[in-house]
Amino acid sequence: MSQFKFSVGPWNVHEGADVFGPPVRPTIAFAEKLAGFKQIGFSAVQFHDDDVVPEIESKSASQITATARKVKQMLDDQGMAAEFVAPRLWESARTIDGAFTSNSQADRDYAIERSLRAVDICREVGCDLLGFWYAREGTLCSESKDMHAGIHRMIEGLNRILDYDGTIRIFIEPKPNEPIDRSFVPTMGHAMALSAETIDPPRVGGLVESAHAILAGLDPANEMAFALALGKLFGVHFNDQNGMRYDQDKAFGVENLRQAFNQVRVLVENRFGSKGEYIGLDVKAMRTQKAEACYEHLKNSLQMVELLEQKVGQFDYQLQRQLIEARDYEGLEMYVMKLLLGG
Ligand code: XUL
Ligand code: MN
Repeated sequence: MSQFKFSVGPWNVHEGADVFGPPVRPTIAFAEKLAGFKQIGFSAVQFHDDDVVPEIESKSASQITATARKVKQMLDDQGMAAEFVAPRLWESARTIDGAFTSNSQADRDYAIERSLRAVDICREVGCDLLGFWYAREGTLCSESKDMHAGIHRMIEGLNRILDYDGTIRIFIEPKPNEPIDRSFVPTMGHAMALSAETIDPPRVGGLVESAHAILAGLDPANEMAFALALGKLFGVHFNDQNGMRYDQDKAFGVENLRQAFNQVRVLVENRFGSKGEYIGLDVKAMRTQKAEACYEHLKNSLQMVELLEQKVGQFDYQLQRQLIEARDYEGLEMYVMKLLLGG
């Protein structure tokens, strides 16, 4: 049994299309996914705004809240909660050049409006957490945007939301690249700096996705520990990544076992979850996976967390202290290797 609660997004069970090929598995309706998630052991769902309200761009504010209310009923019927809502600010024709940092004033206004509607959706589905993955807030052409102005526009966007709802909390999920080549918010340090500049810093935190940290050349456990030290780790996206490639969203721990162990360790040691936080997954099934086995990557990721929690439970903190005292870090490293290998 895990000490954590887990969440998952509906996009984590998907048709297997990639940039080079079409879908390979049939679409599964949200209601069916919800039942599947519950059965596997998840207690909350992560949402994009249009996961809750399909075709959101053509709906009025009242149509949006009415649709969201129906999804809340579906969650209640399954005994599931909503963890967060993230406005999908990267697919609209009005966010081609970014959202808050777009060079178009009309598009920047759209980004704010759409974010405020996502806050309305949070209220309807019963969560107080809004998520920003700043997908297109960066450049494909270095000289195309004024980063100085862009950063101020991003802070202004956060302030508009904080001002609109006095209870909403916001997380920033940093990612260094993809779909843009230079992100304005590539790491947790950048996210924390933005938070500090807002009108209500305690309400703006971060979410670390393991794969995004690896893409930035950083250790995900350290990115998590950094936000934890500032009291601002609002969420995590556990997954894995084979080096500096495209964002792979592999099952947790399958590529970088020691880093995965350390992610679980820092969460356990710092009592992550004690304020209601979830361990979220952001994992994709491999394209080769058959339709009937398209939830296995979720089950495997949960199992990896539980197995690593057991390893953390076995971690000999007294030995760690002794080895640190003796400055025998080779010894400490080998101890961790043996612990993970069961030796
Ligand atoms: C993109 C990513 C997103 C966010 C939610 O790389 O991780 O799925 O987690 O918008
Ligand atoms: Mn993610």
